[in-house]
Amino acid sequence: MRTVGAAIVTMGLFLYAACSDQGDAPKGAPGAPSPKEQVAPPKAPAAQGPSVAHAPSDLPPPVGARPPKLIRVDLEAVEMEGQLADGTTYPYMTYDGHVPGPFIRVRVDDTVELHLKNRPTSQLTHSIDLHAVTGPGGGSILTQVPPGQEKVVTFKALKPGLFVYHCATAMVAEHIAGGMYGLILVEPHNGLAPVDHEFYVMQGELYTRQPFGEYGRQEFSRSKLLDEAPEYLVFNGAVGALTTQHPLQAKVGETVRIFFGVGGPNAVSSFHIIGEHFDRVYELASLTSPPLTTVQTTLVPPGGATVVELKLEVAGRYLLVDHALSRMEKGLLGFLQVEGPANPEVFHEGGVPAH
Ligand SMILES: [Cu+2]
Repeated sequence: MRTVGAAIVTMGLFLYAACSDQGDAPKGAPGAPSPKEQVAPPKAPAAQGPSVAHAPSDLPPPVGARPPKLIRVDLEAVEMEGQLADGTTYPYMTYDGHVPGPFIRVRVDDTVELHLKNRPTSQLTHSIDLHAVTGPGGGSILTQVPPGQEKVVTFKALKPGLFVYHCATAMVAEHIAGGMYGLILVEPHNGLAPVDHEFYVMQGELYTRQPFGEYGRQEFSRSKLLDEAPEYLVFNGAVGALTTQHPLQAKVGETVRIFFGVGGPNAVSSFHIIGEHFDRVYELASLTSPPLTTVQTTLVPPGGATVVELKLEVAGRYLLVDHALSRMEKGLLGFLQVEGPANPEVFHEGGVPAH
C-alpha cells in the first residue's frame, strides 16, 4: 500500500508542521517514509478516470434585488468511473458529472421547475430531495427516475437559506456517498452583501472495500458504510480537488464568502481554516438570524450547511480542514492561496526588530 494522495497530504502537513524535526515528523512528511511504505508494493495498477471535482469558483453570480420569477433547473444523474485520488478511481454517482452537483441559486419566493434526467447508460434509479422544498420527500417522491427517463417537480422557495440537496433513492446513504449531493442557495429579499470572492465547498465520505491509498478501481463497501467507517473523506469529491486541482485563490485585502455544506452521508464537520478566522458565520446556514462573529471552528452536520465570511490580511497558503484532523490523512484538505504584499505588523518571522 502506498500513502495516499501522498503528495497532497504531505504538502498540507509539511506546511502545517514544517518545524517538526525528523524525530516527530508526521507520517508522510518529507524524509520520513513509514516502514509500511518502504516494503509494501502497490497491489493494483494505477487507474485513470475523468475528474469529478467541482471547481469551488464555479457558481452562479448573485441574484440580488429582483422580483420573484420562474426558474427552470435541469439536472442529469450520471454514473461514472471518476478519479478519486492519484492512480485511483471510484464508481461515482453524480449530478451532471461533478461532486458536488451544480450550485443552484434562486431568491426567496422564486418558483423552481426542476427537471431531473437519468442518463440512459445508468444502472440505477435516482432522485432529488432538496432541503429548500416545502413538500413531501423534498421532491424525492416525485422524482424517482429510471435510466433514460426524466421527471419534473415544481416548488416555490418559501424560506431563505443555504440548503443541501441529495439523491434519495435506496440505499440513500450509498447514493450520497457516491457523490449525489449539492447546495441550493435561496437568497433573502435583496440578496447578500457583496464580497470579492464566493466559493462553493462540500465535504463527503467514500466507503471503499480497499484501504485508503490503494491504486486501481475501487469498489463500494456496504459494510463500511453501515459501520460509518469511511476510507476517504474529501472536499469537492476527490483527494486533491481543492489542492492540486482547484485551490481557492484570493488577494490580501479581499473579502471571501464560502458556501460550505456536508453531503456526508454520516460525518459531522468541524470546519476550520488553519491560520484564519471566520469574521462572520451564518450558523447552520440560517440567513434570517444575525451571524456569529470571530469564530475559529464551526460545526456542520450531514445534510446541513454554513455560510462563512472572512477578510484576508496576510499573504500565504491557508488550509481548509475538518479539525477532526485524522481526516486529513484520508484526503480531507483544501488550500486557500492568498497573494499580496507581506504584512509584518500582523505576522512575520522572528522577533520584534530593535527600536
Ligand atoms: Cu441516486
